Amino acid sequence: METPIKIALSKGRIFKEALPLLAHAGIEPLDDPETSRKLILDTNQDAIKLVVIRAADVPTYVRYGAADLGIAGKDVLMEHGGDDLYEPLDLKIACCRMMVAGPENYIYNNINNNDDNFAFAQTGKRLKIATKYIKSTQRYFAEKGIQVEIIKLYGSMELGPIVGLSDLIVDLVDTGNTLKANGLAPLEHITNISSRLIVNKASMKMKDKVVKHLINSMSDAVNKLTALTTK
Ligand code: PRT
Ligand code: MG
Repeated sequence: METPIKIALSKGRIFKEALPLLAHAGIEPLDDPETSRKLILDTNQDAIKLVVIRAADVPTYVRYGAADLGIAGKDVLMEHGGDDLYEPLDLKIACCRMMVAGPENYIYNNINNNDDNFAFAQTGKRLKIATKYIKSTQRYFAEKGIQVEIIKLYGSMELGPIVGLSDLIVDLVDTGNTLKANGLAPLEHITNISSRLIVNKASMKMKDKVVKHLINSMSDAVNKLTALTTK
C-alpha cells in the first residue's frame, strides 16, 4: 500500500469546524480527538490519516513533510512566516479578528520628534504591548510608523493591562466576551483571521494527483457550505 496522506490539524474549534468540510470531501475520522488519546486518527479512507497536534505546530509539521497537508489559522501562519509551504485555500472556518485591545478609550501618544519614533503610553513610558503575535504586532505598528515594546506571552494576554505588565494587548477577538469580562475593549482592527489549507511543497509535486483532488473537493465544500450560511 502507498504511504497514506496525512492531514495535520488541531483539536478544538478548528477540528470541529473542519469536520463538515472534510465530510463533504468524503473524509470521516473514526475517532473523536476530544475523547481519544490517539495522535494519528484513522479515517473512513485507508489512505488518509489525521494528525492531531497543537495549532501553532501545524505549519512546522507541514513544512518538514511530517504531514502532507494541514489546517491552520492565518494568525499562526503569519507568525510562522516564510514561503516554505503552499496556502492554496481559505477554508473560511474558525473566523475571528486580530485586534489591539486595552482599557476602553485608551489613547497613546505617537511622538514623532525623536529618531526612534516610539509610541508613548499614558504613563509617559514607551508603549508596551503583550501578545503571542510578535511578527504581526511588529508589522502592524511599523506600518503606522511607530515602534512599540513587545512583550511575548503564550496565552491569557488579557491579564497584561490588568496587572500592569503591558499597556495594551494584541489578541484574537470573536464575540468580544473575553475582553469584556476582563474590563478591556477592542481598540484597533489589525486583520481578519480564518483557517487555511496548507500543503507541503514536495507533496504537492510528488503526490499531486491525490493532493490536487483533495484541494478541489475541499474548495467545493467551502463554496457549498458558505453558500448555505450566507443564504
Ligand atoms: O488553546 P491552545 O493553547 O490549545 O491553542 P490555540 O489557542 O493556538 O488553539 P485554539 O484551538 O484555541 O485556536 C485555534 C485557532 O482558532 C486560532 O489559531 C485562530 O485562528 C482560531 N480562532 C478563532 C480563535 C478564536 N476564534 C478565538 N476567539 N483562537 C482563539 N480565540 C480566543 C482568543 O485568543 C481569546 O482568548 O478566544 C478568546 C476570544 O474570544 P471571544 O469570543 O471571547 O472574543
Ligand atoms: Mg486557545
